[in-house]
Amino acid sequence: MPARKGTAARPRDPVPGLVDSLLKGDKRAAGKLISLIEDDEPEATEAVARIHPHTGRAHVVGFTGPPGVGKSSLINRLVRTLRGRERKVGVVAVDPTSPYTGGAVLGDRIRMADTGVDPGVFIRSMATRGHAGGLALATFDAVRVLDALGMDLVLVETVGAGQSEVEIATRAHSTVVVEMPMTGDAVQTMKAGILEIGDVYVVNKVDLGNADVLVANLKFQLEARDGWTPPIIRTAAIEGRGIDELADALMRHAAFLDETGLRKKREIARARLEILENAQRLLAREVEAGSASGRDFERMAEDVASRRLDPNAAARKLLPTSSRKSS
Ligand SMILES: Nc1nc2c(ncn2[C@@H]2O[C@H](COP(=O)(O)OP(=O)(O)OP(=O)(O)O)[C@@H](O)[C@H]2O)c(=O)[nH]1
Ligand SMILES: [Mg+2]
Repeated sequence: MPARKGTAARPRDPVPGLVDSLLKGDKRAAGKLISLIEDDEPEATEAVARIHPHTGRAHVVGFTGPPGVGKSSLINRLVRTLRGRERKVGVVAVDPTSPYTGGAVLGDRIRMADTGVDPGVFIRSMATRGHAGGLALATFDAVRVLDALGMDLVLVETVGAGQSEVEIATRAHSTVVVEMPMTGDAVQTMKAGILEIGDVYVVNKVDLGNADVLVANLKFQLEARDGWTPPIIRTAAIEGRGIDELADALMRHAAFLDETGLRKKREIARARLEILENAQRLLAREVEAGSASGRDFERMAEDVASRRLDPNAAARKLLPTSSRKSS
């Protein structure tokens, strides 16, 4: 019997079919798979499991820096430059949910939208509010989708606040730290940890002047790590200045990671983090679902709260027998 349109709810695309289409380069399938991940749907686990073996080709670049520094503007320009070099580029932008950057989010969508018609570009904003696995896990599962889609580079824009800023460095192959010169005579201070995480530093908005002090300051403070001295690139994203140099620096860093074997080391560090996060998520789900181990967990929480058990002993009870002995 021929299928009739519109008479019944259309069944969802089963995951294996979506993944097959993804691997053939179907952007529509990529979008659907990212939606499953974003909404934390049960199918997302199967999807990621099927996608994972087909990843590892894309070079993942994280962008971090304070709100309004020009991350989205830089990424937008960089996408065009990389396309000019015949590279396929994916972008995952994490929506900041804080109200004072609300205007910029809308701006992101508009500015990023004008690269949307190019088949070698895939841009996606993630709204991951309340995602059980945390923002980073969902973001990097989306990166996996774009890797499997065949993108040569995947650029990730993070929210320039809190933990995600430093976390990005453990997940991306290359981390770009974006700063901008201060106006006036205030002394510019950088957030703690920021000097340790960047592989490439960008001083954006050089069109506004005052860049020399910041560049000199960075040059003075930055040290070589593992044989790589982070370059400092001056850009004016608004005019497209310095973007070629930024693309060159990223290509040099990618080559450096390959030559030194550091790529593999970084991937193992990321895997470690992801395994731990998945374990946490599984536990959170058990608790939420009120399963047997979820109820054990609740009972332990009560025992710890009423001083019948200490938290470390409780944690050990959750682990397989073999690891319970050590603390
Ligand atoms: N003068 C000047 N303005 C710039 C430059 N780059 C970006 N801007 C402006 O700075 C503002 C913020 O730029 P975005 O690219 O949205 O910055 P962002 O870091 O992505 O901001 P959030 O995502 O909100 O953290 C926008 O009004 C841009 O037009 C630049 O090189 N020079
Ligand atoms: Mg932005």
